[in-house]
Amino acid sequence: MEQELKDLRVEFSNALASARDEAALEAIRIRFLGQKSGCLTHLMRGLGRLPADQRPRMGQTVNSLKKEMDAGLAAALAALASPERRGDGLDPTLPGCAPNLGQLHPITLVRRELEEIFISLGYSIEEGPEVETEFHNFEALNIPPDHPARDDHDSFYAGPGRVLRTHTSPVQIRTMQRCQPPLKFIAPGMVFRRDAIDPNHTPAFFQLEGMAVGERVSLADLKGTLTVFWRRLFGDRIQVRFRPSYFPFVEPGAEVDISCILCLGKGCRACGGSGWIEIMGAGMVHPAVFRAVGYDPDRVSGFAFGMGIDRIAKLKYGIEDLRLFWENDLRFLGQFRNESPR
Ligand code: 2NM
Repeated sequence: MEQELKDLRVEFSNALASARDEAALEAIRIRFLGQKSGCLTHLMRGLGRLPADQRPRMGQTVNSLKKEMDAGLAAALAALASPERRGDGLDPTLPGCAPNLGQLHPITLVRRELEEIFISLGYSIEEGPEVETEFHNFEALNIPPDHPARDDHDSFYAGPGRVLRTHTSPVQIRTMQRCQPPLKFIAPGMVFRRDAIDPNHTPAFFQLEGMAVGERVSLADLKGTLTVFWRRLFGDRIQVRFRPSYFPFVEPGAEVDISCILCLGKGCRACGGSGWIEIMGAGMVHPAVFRAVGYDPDRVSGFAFGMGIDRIAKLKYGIEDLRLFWENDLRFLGQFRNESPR
């Protein structure tokens, strides 16, 4: 009988564990504790046939199992009726979970910041195709046919006479072809060069170029504009200097440096100890470029400039490796200021 009680206990707890509703619980109650044919009821009736010396102990065991079963059934019934189980325990006053809205890519954040500064200076924003003609990407920019930049080691060709733009300057060409001076605009966008991938080079990257064209636009205008631009971006303590340099599409041409944003010119690791950071190119638009778009270089002049958005983002956020911008690791992307409303 002792063994029977043990088996019954295990059977009961298995049955209880698999019961999903009140009807199943009631079936279990009848099966084990029913007045007519409950297994335990049956055992209780059999107590009388036991030898007198075993009766009290077995009686106690059976009674405690009955109590255990009653309690188990009651608890299971209560659990079925609990608010969580019914699904109406929602508390509408609890704060919700904020959905993850995502955030803008660091390059987008920087691009918008640069755009805002130029917009505040009266520049418009122009765009153009990423697949360009050799004319717009090279020829009109005074880049001769034998120039190394035209080599298919350096540029991605996309069919006869077609190339993935290697800079956004073709947007300047298209805009000048479409509009008459005075003109003042920037051309931000993705550009492509066949560089080996390393911490400082990816085959696709972002540029922001711009130009101003009109009567008597001068080198002084260029220097003033870019000095204001860099001080708006990095603060009024920033120094800007211009070194003579060569680009086929400008004359004179200049390499533009800013004083190191980390050490303010004292010399540190970020600026290689020099106190200066090479940050962009610029110059006065070459007469050949004006002629290519039908402008008369004797009547108009202009300045133009170009900078790498990725490089500025790298500087601003202290990022060591450009490739991080392309890996789309959410742990990386989640670290930058989010301008979308929460
Ligand atoms: C640079 C540096 C210097 C530039 C020139 C022109 C155009 F179309 F007017 F000729 N667009 N961009 C330019 C000049 C770009 O980037 C480093």
